[in-house]
Amino acid sequence: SASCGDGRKRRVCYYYDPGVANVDYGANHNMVPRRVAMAHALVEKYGLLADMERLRVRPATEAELRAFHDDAYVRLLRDITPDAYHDGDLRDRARACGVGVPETDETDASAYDNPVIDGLWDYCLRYAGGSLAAARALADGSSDIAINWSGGMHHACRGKASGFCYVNDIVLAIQELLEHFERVLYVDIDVHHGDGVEEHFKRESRVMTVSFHLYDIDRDVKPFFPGTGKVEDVGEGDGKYYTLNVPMKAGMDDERYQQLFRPIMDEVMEKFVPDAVVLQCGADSLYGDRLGEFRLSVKGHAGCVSYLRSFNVPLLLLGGGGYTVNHVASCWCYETAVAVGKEKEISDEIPFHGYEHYYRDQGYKLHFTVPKKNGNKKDDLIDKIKQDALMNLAMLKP
Ligand code: ZL4
Ligand code: CA
Ligand code: ZN
Repeated sequence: SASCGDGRKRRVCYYYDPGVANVDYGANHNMVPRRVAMAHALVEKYGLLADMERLRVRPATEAELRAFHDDAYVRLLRDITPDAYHDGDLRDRARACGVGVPETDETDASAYDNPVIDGLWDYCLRYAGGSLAAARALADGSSDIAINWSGGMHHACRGKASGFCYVNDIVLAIQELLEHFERVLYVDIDVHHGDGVEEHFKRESRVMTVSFHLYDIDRDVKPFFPGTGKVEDVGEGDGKYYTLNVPMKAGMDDERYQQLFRPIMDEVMEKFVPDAVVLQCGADSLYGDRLGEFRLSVKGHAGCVSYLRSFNVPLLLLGGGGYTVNHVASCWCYETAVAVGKEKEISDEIPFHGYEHYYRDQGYKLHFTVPKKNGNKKDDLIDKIKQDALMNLAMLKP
């Protein structure tokens, strides 16, 4: 059933808005929106644009954001600027919504994660607009796969920014898909738990959320962000067992990741039978990420994309985390190639595209190498996580 590369062509559409890529989270902040421009430059140079329809750039509207976010938060995002923050009464409102200015709020941790940045409102409207446009291209049947690498901001809450995420474009896109499809599956391979999406749909049986993430509650000082996503969290009420969490230890490599991903996704697809799939492709699960602690190669990460693609269900591909920018750009370019079925045809030599100097340390190759780690091949923990997850899935009505 679900073997890779069936040779069948897919109609793919792609969203890219340079207006998103120019946003600056501030000096030393890990989130660098330019990574999306780097991925796009590669996609273009590899000739992949010819195989996709390019979605028109149309920022979301305020009304569209209100389909998920509450009134006070939407107004705050609209009104806040670095200047307004210093002068007016906006400061208290901003802090209540999890955003701040680091220089002013030295003690407020969320000011570092979710800074008041220049062009914040425009940025939110643009990346959310991309995910909505992509969702509509699937809903109207004009595309089989839709891509927005600037989306995937899975931590944003109804009334609060969290974890570098201001607007939750994923919730908005899923809500759009629910207007046209009976059941929507959300899969999250970012190294962080997809808490904002899970929280919103945890009582909903038409949406199943599945997150694979680093979860280490008993680490030295504080748990890995956001600290949620244990396997016991399975949803509530009508949505019970329509939430699945796959917590993993640091150091996950391609082989062990796929040992979990494939059997678990087989079971999810068979039990839930989604009409559309949303895949958050956070690239901080790659080896060498500045925040993540997994060891996936680009091909290992993209294996999740090709696996889900092989089920021939409308597929929405979104970005997310990813903090070693050359790795991120390699990954999302390669996954774009997977979407159009050309991954075997793109050269490992990084073409001249304006960002080639970022690839010096990896010998100007698209694929960086993951050093082998010698250790115990047989891993009981993997079996335990797999069993726990499959046990939750066994509770789902077929
Ligand atoms: C930084 O160096 O764990 C932000 C954030 C800014 C610049 C200079 C300020 C120095 C690491 C992170 C102080 C930074 C203190 N600068 C940040 C509990 C925390 C409170 C804030 O991939 N401090 C919070 C969020 C996570 C926390 C991860 C993942 C998003 C996604 C989807 C979001 N927050 C501890 C950290 C730095 C910074 C250095 C940082 N923040 C690392 N991890 C976090 O899932 C897009
Ligand atoms: Ca995840
Ligand atoms: Zn992440």
